[in-house]
Amino acid sequence: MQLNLKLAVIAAAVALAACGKKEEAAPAAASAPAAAPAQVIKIGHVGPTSGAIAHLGKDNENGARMAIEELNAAGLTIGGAPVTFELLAEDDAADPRQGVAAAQKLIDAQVAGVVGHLNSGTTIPASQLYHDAGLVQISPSATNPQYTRQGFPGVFRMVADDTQLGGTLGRYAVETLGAKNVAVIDDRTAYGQGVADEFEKAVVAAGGTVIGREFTNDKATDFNAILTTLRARNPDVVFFGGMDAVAGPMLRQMQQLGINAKFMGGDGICTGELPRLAADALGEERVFCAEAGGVEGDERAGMDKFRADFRAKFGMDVQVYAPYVYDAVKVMASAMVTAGSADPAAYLPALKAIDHQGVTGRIRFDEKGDIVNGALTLMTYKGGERTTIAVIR
Ligand code: ABU
Repeated sequence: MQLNLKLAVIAAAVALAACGKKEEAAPAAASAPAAAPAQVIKIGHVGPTSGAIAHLGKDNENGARMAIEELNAAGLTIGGAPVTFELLAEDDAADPRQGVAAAQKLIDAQVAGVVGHLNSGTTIPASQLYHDAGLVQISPSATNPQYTRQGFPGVFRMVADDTQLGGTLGRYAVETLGAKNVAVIDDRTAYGQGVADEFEKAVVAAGGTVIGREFTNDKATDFNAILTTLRARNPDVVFFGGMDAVAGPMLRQMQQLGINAKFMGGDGICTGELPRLAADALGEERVFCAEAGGVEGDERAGMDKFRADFRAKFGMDVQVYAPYVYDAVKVMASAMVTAGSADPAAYLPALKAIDHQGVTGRIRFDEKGDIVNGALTLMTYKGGERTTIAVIR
């Protein structure tokens, strides 16, 4: 047996010498058998990395990349075997049909779980496919309540929902900003319409009056007709249910039309990009919005470090939801480690029971998959920067 091995080593060395690689052959042949290669666990991410809100999709995707790199650097084992994580990143362009196509692609690629999508309008239709495939899905940012109310056991949401967002902003408009007459516009997406409905309900409940409800779409750039209609009713506040790419030009056109009302919106407008999109129509403490999460006290250090690390790594600031994506990937991996398996059926119970201190705060999920004790960060823009007013639970 030993003689056979020696002969094999000599034969290998001679063969490699012939192609000029003798010096590489000797140590390889003399060393112990190589360790088994790490098992590769594929994690899917989907967001709109093209189109009008590509800056938000890339923000989310970068959050996932950071988490994956850190997990791989940590050298994790699952069920006693070394693993590496691979990110499969897909673009849904914020379009429901492309969202479904991206979901199918990830299912076909046999991912172990999906973090995404960014928009409610893509997250909800895609969730049916993931559910049918027995996959786990964690959305870092979709806020339409319907997502976690479909009875799917494998869906999770990292943030507060539109009921909390719209409700809090509606009360704030009336009770704190003193608005009496409020105009509401939405972009007819699952998110925009939903958050605007919740805002409207809260305004009425707090004693305000909705003096007009108009709608646009998530690709519109001309709002003159609807803004002219609303201007005639002299609103104190204009609320927009939609994303920053539409809110920016809308603010600019409000300024051109001489509408001096405060401008409010949900998390979709509460981005780092809004100042550039709105330019000088942003104003000082004119725009009020809320991120559907937030940290306070001792938890701020972790978030601040994440933001600094993110800036150092990608050369740009966090837009909104990168930290929530980062935490979503980490809790998914943590559940796999606890379960000793990357099989979704096996790690799902561990994810349901997760209690993880992330950069976005303490992460636990209720029976529907919603974050427990979710926070909102109420913000305004001053000096061209987002400024926190309060973290509300
Ligand atoms: N939550 C705001 C952006 C994502 C969504 O459509 O829900």
